[in-house]
Amino acid sequence: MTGDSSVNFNVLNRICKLVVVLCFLHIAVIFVFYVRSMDSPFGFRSQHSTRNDTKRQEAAVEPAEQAEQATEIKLEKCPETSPLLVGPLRVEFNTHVSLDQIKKDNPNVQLGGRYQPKDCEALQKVAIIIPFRNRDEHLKFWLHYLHPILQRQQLDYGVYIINQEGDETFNRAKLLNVGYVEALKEYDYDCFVFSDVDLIPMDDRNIYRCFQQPRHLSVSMDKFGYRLPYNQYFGGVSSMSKDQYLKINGFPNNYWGWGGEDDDIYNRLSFRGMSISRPDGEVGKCRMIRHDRDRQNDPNPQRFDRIAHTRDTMDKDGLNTLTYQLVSVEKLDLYTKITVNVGKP
Ligand code: UDH
Ligand code: NGS
Repeated sequence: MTGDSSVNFNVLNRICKLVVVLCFLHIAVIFVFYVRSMDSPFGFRSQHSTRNDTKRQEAAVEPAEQAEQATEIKLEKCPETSPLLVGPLRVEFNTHVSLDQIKKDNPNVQLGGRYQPKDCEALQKVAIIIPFRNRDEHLKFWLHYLHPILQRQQLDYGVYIINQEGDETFNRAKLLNVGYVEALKEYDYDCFVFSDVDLIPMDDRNIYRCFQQPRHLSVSMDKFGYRLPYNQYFGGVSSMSKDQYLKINGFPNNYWGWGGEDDDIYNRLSFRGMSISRPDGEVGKCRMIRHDRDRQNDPNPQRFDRIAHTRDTMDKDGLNTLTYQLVSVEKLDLYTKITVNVGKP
C-alpha cells in the first residue's frame, strides 16, 4: 500500500464516521421534537376528544397553552334541529316560583343570564330583549319557563331586561331599541328576540332565533283563541337579525303609552320589502299571564295617526335618533337588568 492511498483511506474513514455521527444527531433531534409535540404521557391524542377529555387536558396545562388549545379544539356546529326538543309543554301560572329555585333548576346559566351549549357551537348568538317596569311576578314565570326551553334549543343566548326608570309614560319600542344597543356592547349578537315579559311559548319547537325574514313568534295566543288577531299583527314576541333590524332603522322612539308601535314596526318591515315568517299555529301556541292595565301605559291617542305616516317617519325616528340615559347595568344570576331613563313624551 502506498503512502498516498493510506492517507486517502484515513480521510474516507473519518468522513464516513462523521456522516454516521451526523445521522445519529439528526435522528436524535427528530426524536426530541417528536416527543415534545405530544401532550399525553403516551404520545397519543384522539382527534375526537370528548368535552370531558378536553376539560382534563385544560386542567393539566399552563394558561398560555390553554389558549392555544382553545383555538385548536373547535366544537362542531349544533344541528339544525336540536335533538333535545320535547314539543308541547304544560304552562300554568297558579304555582309559586322563586328565583332561588329557578337558579337551582338551571345550573348551567351563567351570570347575567348567559348560556352557551357545551357540546356544540350554537348556530346563532341571540340577545333576548324584554321591555320592563314593575312586572317582577311575570318575570319569574318567564325565567322559570324560558331558561330550560332556550337551553334545549341549543342557543348561545343572553337575557336583557330593559327596565324603564321613573313614572313617566311607558315606551315599549324605545326600550327595545335600548336593549339592542346595550346588548351589542356586551357580545357580538347576530339575532335579537324581542319579547313581552308575560308571554310564554307552549311548544319548545318555536325556536327563539332568527330566520331569512323577520319572524313573528307569538302567533297563536290563548287570549286571541289561538289565532292571529289580524294578519299584520306583529306584537308580543318577534325576532330580527341585525341586518333586518338595521334595514328598518330600528324601532320608533315616539310611541308613548299603549298600542301601535308593533304596527309601525310591521309597516317598516314591509316598506323595506321584507315579509313576515311565522311558525305554524300549533308550534306557535303561547299563553299570556293575565293582568290589569299598567299605570302610565294608557292607550296612546296618537297611535293611529303615527302608523299612517310610518313611510315618512321611519328614517327620521329610530336607531339613528335614539337617546337615553343609562342608569345601571346589573349582572344578576338569571338575567342582566339594564335600568334606563328614556325621557318623557
Ligand atoms: N310592560 C311592563 N310594565 C308596564 C307596561 C308594559 O313591563 O308597566 C312591558 C311588559 O313586558 C309587557 C309589555 O311591556 O308585557 C307590553 O305591555 P302592554 O301593556 O302593551 O301589553 P299587554 O298585552 O297588556 O301586557 C295590554 C293591556 C291589558 C289590559 C287588560 C285588561 N284586562
Ligand atoms: C292593536 C294595536 C296593537 C296591539 C294589538 C293587540 O289594535 O298595538 O291591538 O293588542 N294597534 C293599535 O292600537 C293601532 S292586545 O290585545 O294584545 O292588547 O298589539
